[in-house]
Amino acid sequence: MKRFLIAMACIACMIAAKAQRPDNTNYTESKVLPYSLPDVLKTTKQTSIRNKADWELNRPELLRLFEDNIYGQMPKRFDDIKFSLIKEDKSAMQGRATLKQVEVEVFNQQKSVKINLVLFVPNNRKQAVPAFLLINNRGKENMDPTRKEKTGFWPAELVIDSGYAVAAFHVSDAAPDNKDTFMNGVLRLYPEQFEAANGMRAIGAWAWAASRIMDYFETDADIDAKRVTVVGHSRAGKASLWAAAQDQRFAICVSNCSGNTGAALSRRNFGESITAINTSFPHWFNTNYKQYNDREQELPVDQHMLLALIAPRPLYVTNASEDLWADPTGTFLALKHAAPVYGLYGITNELPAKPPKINQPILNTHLAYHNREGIHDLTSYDWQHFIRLADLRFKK
Ligand code: GTR
Repeated sequence: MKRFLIAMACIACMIAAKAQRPDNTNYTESKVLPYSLPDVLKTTKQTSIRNKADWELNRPELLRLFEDNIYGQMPKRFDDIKFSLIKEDKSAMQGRATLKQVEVEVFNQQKSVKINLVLFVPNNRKQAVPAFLLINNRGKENMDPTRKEKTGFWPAELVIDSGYAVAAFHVSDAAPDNKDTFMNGVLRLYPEQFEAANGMRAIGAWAWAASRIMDYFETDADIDAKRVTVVGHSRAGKASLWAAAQDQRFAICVSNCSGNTGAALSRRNFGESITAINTSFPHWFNTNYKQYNDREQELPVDQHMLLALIAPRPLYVTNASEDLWADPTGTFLALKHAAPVYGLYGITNELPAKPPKINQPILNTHLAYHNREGIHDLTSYDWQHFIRLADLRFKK
């Protein structure tokens, strides 16, 4: 019965997602009109960025452009934070892992919000282990602490058996994914954000919550908080990018099928558009962003600059071949256009001129990419490659 209800809910979601797609969506490469991107090596005052020092000096200004025009402010201050171990099971996964369910409660302005973390740590560890943190935007069955339900969306056993801790929290704890109720979470701590045209909205709240989990990791002796990979799929892939851009404690960022206002270039106008996303999901981005409906060219930034804000840390963006709505080619191009900033750190660009073939991951680089065969989803194929990238970057 439960499976039936989940399947019905998925079908309803798919119908809803389809219904939001306008008829004039472009899915044809030859119909992409010429566009010019803001130069990633120019400051916000349009002077040249010649080296790492120039980039780092301008970096807060660039972050501010993303805050003001797209994702909203990221409040850093709060009154208090409390971590409570709600449940621990040292013999989870047939003895291979320890389960910790941790409640992260953050207090501000006489209000509090609780983010529930599900965390498994491998038992055959000799020291603190690196971790993967999923920002879960799908059903909670994907992060089942009992492991009765297992899905490719969060294949916890695979990650544990590869020697990593694996964690997840659900976006609804931070901001319900609904235009009428998204403020019933983190926004309660920051009511002034709700009023501001450049204030935090749902995607900002999800990224903020990922940082609070990082605050927890820094206190857990089993976790190597300097080697945490933040992972997000689709709308949560937009949030994983924003989290890593904002919070440089994340060592690696993975963004899967994140598409428009994620890892894909907005100015290509291929697949989902800013108008479409702002219309279907008005609660994801700030009020100012609505000014750019049908006016991508006027944005002071494009998404390659968000990817560049993650430099010099490894970044893995991935797509699915049938998911043209998320523009796989535009995602690959955004990564390429972010590469000059990695170059300032001496990291050479290993990306080919054209997107690689389907199922041919590019992993031996800080700017990793793959386009998996199949539909819009996060699968164990994807995770196997995230693990390979972490193995390579952390030299495990
Ligand atoms: C779609 C939306 C995309 C993407 C996706 C998802 O309907 O248009 O931007 O975020 O949902 O999160 O699965």
